[in-house]
Amino acid sequence: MQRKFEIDDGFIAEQNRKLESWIYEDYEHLAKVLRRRQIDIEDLVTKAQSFRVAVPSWGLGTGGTRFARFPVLGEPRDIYEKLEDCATLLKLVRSTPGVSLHIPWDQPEDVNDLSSFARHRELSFEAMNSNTFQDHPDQRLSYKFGSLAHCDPGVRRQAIDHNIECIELGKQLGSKAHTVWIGDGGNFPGQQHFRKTLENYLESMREIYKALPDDWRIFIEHKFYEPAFYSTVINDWGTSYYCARELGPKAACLVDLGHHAPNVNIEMIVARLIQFGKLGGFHFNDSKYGDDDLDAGSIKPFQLFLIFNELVDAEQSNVPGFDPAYMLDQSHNITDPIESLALSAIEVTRAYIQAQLVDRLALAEAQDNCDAVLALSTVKQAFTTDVSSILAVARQRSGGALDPIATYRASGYRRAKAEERPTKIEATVGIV
Ligand code: RM4
Ligand code: MN
Ligand code: MN
Repeated sequence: MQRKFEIDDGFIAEQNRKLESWIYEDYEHLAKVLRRRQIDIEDLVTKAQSFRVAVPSWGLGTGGTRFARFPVLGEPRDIYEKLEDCATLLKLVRSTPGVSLHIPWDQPEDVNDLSSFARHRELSFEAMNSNTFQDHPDQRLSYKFGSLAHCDPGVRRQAIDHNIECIELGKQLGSKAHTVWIGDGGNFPGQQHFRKTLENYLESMREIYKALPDDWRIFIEHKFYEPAFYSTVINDWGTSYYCARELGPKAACLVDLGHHAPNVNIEMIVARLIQFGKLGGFHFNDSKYGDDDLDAGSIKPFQLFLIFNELVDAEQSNVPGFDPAYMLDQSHNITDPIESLALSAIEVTRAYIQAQLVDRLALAEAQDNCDAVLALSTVKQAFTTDVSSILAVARQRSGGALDPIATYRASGYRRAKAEERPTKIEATVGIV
């Protein structure tokens, strides 16, 4: 077999040496600044080193809009090549060993072979994802008018069986969670009976829940519009929370940052779900208008920070059962997917570390004194602290790159993949 191009550890170390001196200058200075605030910078490096965010297998390919798709050269053509790219990303940033598979897009022919391929690259499998929002070859019934909530029990059964198959596959791959996002909904007023469709959904989910192993969780992902433009069945966190409660303790809500109406206070939804014991996890990304699937932290970094402010607050106050699964869910339409995922992984870690800087005693005191200005300044002080050198040092200590994008570009990885993976140029649209 032809030897595939990889970025080797020696190359990363060599690139790091070029940057080391100024990064450590920044680091020393930040250490002093934080010492004044009684914060030990080394603790933060350790925290950054242990932070994990999973990668969506579908995020390694080029995305597209309903108008066009412009594939990047050397784009992965199957799940093995996607995992190769995940391994490259992991080498650079070190925080992304988990991969979330989408079935049937990633359906392996040989499960054991895929498992060992992943293991050899230090990768593991996070939440499984089912796909009942499009029709697949050889599928008997169509999902054109819905899946788990469809009015036809035959279609519901087919969608249930697909979800159960995803769980069965996940069991063999060592996954511990299953995420369900459905495209069910209506394009026109009157098209669907709101209560009946939700009842159908719940009935279907109860069947899937029964197939869930005891040490697994099932995540319900809501979305207020798209592909249905008038109504969706699992439209918001309230409906998601209701369903998670109805199903039982293994069910929880998944918050995709692009799935809310504009201006919704997502950090508050996060706090509510934490309080109600139903925060299952996240799909991090960013958006300006809708489900834009842009890189995490690219449009509203303050919002990302405020979400982590809630998460770190819950972590520090040991909220029982608090254990959200962190994943990215993005569509890279005009960028190199590996670069976008690297940036997002860094930005999510940045928000996590910045949230550690919030002086929680001062914040609680300001809140108790109804001092809005002091409360805001307290969170802003954390948000405006540049923690880049902490993130860089954490990556380097874990064997990753001080500057992942520059190192990636200098390695020539994409050029090498373009040669190894000739793509057929086809006029395709859509997310994958
Ligand atoms: C959806 C949703 C799901 C993802 C698909 C590809 O909008 O975010 O999580 O599986 O896109
Ligand atoms: Mn999502
Ligand atoms: Mn989405």
